[in-house]
Amino acid sequence: MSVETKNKTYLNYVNGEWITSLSGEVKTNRNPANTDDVVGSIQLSTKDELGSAVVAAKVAQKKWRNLSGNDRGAYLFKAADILESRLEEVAKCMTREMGKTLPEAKGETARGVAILRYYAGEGLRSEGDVIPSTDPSAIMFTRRAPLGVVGVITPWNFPVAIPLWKMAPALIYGNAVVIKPAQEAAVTCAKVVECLEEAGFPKGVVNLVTGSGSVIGQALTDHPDVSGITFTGSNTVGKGIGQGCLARGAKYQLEMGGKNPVIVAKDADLNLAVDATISGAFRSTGQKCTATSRVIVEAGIYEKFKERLLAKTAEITVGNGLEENIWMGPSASEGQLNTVLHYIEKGKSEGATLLAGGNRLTGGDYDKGYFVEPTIFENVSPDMTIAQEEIFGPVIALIQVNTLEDALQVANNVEFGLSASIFTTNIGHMLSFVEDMEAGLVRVNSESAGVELQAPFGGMKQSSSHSREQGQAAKEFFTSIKTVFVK
Ligand code: TAP
Repeated sequence: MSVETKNKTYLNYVNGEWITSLSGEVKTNRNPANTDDVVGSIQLSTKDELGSAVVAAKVAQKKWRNLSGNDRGAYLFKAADILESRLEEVAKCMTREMGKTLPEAKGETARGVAILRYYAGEGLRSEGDVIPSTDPSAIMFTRRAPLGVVGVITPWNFPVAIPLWKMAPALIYGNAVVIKPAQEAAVTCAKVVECLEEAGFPKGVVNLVTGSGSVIGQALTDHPDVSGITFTGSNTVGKGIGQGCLARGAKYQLEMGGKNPVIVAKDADLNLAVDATISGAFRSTGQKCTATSRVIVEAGIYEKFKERLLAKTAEITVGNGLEENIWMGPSASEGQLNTVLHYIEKGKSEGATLLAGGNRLTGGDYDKGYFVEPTIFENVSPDMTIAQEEIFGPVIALIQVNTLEDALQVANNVEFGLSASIFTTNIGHMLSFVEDMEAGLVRVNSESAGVELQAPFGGMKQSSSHSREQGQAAKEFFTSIKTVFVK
């Protein structure tokens, strides 16, 4: 596989222009599957540069909000066409920058296109209610007002879809945006912003400032002219952002971690349950908030399930996601790999039994990247660290239980509540799971993953600030209700 050694620096996009940061500092991103492969550099910008982007957004938003929804939608439709025409290039960049396989990266980019089109159409949908007044000569109704400038702070694991499922609704409802993507995947996000630039958005409506979270993300959170922050990332960072926004009265939306269970009942379709478990746990190398890292299996089916799970896991091909026939890519960075290895050691030291994997892959091309084996533990008790904390790597904790009631109790016994699945053919089991599972997204006989873009997405408990993204739910965050009384 050829490697790229040219190192282009991607600039900030502020007020319709690509701007060089005065900091002079850059971060170079390399392919985590082959660190000889240079993806590009991003700037480590200064707080003042973030300030300039917010000023530009504030000025631009005043005109942008006065365009009709139809006119705003036209820009989004155009951006969708441009992203679609660059799908191969953007997806390849994503694979090289954060490691997910090319088919997955293409799927994510296609989803970005669909998100843009969905929200483009939202510009013409109804937005308020008519409420009967007790005064017969008055009309009372609600309408939606944009927040103003929205700060968008995103993680590295979905560098196209997450920025777009935040920016597209923000824009269609009349806000201007300043995005700070995760440094680890900021080149891919810069390409998304290039597509928005090419679509001709008025200057200042979309702004990109790259840099560290503690400088640029923090400055965005604290900026008095930023009316709302939409964030996806870790709980630690999310909670800090929430507190910062609360302190100055800004609106915030936090989508954070998960410790998602799969429950396999003894009446489950075994093949379906195994395939979905493998995919939910190991796709994207387990680096997704909906990854299923706890698999809770009823005793009656445990041995058969385990046997088939191990056989299927042994078939997984690990390598550079650009190559055909590779099913699982590397961890996205050395730091991420070390975190996964740390959790594997923790599992061993707390007494879980390692059934498969457990090691960094080495030798040959593996030495150039950050590869880890798909890993399965059994004899995991629900209070062990690997059954409680988000690992963000390809690690399954198998937990055996005697009844479905026990399964539900174990499933709910974590601080997170993002997504959960059950595999069963019994309608009663399905219904009690749907009723009792503490998660924002519950699935029956289907892999734990994101959900279609027209449906609300978000978590309960520590997984989210309880607002929802995507679909019509996005309107709740990106607008404010104005009640109008006309006499
Ligand atoms: P984080 O380390 O939390 O980073 C997320 C973003 O926040 C990055 O852009 C980061 O910047 C920035 N940031 C860091 N410190 C900040 C601060 N003090 N103020 C403002 N912003 C700051 O998460 P990550 O490692 O990129 O992503 C993995 C996490 O995201 C996992 O916990 C995963 O579950 C979660 N996730 C959740 C979802 C949903 S929808 N619930 C989806 C995907 C991922 P830099 O990293 O560039 O410094």
